[in-house]
Amino acid sequence: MMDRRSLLAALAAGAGSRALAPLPAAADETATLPFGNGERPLVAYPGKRPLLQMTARPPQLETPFSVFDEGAITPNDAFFVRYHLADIPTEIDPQAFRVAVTGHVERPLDLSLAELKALPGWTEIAAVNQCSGNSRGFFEPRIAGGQLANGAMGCARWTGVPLRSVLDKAGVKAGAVQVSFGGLDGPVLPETPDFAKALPLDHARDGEVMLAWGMNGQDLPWLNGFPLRLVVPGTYGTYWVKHLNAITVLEKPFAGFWMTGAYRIPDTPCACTEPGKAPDRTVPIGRLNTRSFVTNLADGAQVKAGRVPLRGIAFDGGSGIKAVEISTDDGRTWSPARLGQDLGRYAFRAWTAEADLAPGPHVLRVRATGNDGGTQPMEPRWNPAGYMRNVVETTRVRAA
Ligand SMILES: Nc1nc2c(c(=O)[nH]1)N[C@H]1C(S)=C(S)[C@@H](COP(=O)(O)O)O[C@H]1N2
Ligand SMILES: [Mo]
Repeated sequence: MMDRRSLLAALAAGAGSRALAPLPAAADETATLPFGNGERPLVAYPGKRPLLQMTARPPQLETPFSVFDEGAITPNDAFFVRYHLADIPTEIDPQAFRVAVTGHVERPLDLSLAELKALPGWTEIAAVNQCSGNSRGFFEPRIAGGQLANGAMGCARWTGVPLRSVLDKAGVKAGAVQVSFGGLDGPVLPETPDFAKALPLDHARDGEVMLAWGMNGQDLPWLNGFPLRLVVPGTYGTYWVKHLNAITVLEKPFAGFWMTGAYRIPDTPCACTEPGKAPDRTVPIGRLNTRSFVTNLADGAQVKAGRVPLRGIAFDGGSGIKAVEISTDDGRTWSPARLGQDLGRYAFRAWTAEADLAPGPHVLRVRATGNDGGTQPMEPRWNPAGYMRNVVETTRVRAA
């Protein structure tokens, strides 16, 4: 349990191990997100700058949106934090840490970080980690669950070894169908299902799914999964299991709650239902859909009339961004933005544009299109869990 006393004990344990000091500085500021009950304390956890605190136990922190204007790589100290279960690790000895590879394999493994880092084929991928429920707070009708604005996403350079190398070392036996993943955190009550996720074997072996220890050239921040996490480029964050210590090769599809009871979307082409309606059938959530944002102007901003510079980011589930367009006339006409540096098809793609704004109120819209043709709808698509929001974003400004 993450109460104050055990945290202090964990800190005191010190020597040889790394203890988390998740006792945040008291919040001396609050911010208000633009929906009902949107007031959030800004809290600085160790290794993090002040972030929007959605819950304290476990820590769930949202990135203030202005951070995304700092560049296409989200700094480690500003990266959002999501946990499901309150019993998060408060002490980890990186020397003693092991990740076990078991199940339907020839040679079960118990790998130290040093052994993992000694494996051939280190890779680095810039990829977006976005929570399925990012932007949930904007849905109408309102949806139960974490009331997030747009800050439960981030893009980092992840360093590690392909999961495939580790699976090959263990020798996957014929008949395996899935691989499941568990981390060091756990429930406080035994009846709460432990957080674990699974991927189809082919996906797990695609060479891109990664066991990552590095984030933007540093060790993973504690709250982002120190010392090891799964990185599944192009998929929602739910699969990116943190504090990863258990990899199990399965002969049968994984039946754990976090696959069969949560993180499921309507099995329809739009992954949506009529507002308020439950879907007939569901499937596990998968790839990120296409999104884009203006980052240099907040909704409601005042700007100088004339040629107004616009800046932002776009991303999709891995086809890569082909185009970003801007509309100042409610979507009747669109003009192309310039794409910035390409950090890879899973990364945020920076873009820039200008809009000619006469004095008065204006509504700016931004829309991205992926290389696979995926784009964004003008009206939000609703689903009962509030996942996968990707409506064309609207920024209202007043030019003077
Ligand atoms: N061990 C563990 N890993 C986890 C989770 C969790 O609750 N426990 N939450 C997942 C979810 S839903 C998301 S969105 C991402 C968030 O990653 P971050 O906290 O590094 O931003 O972690 C994923 N990995
Ligand atoms: Mo998530």
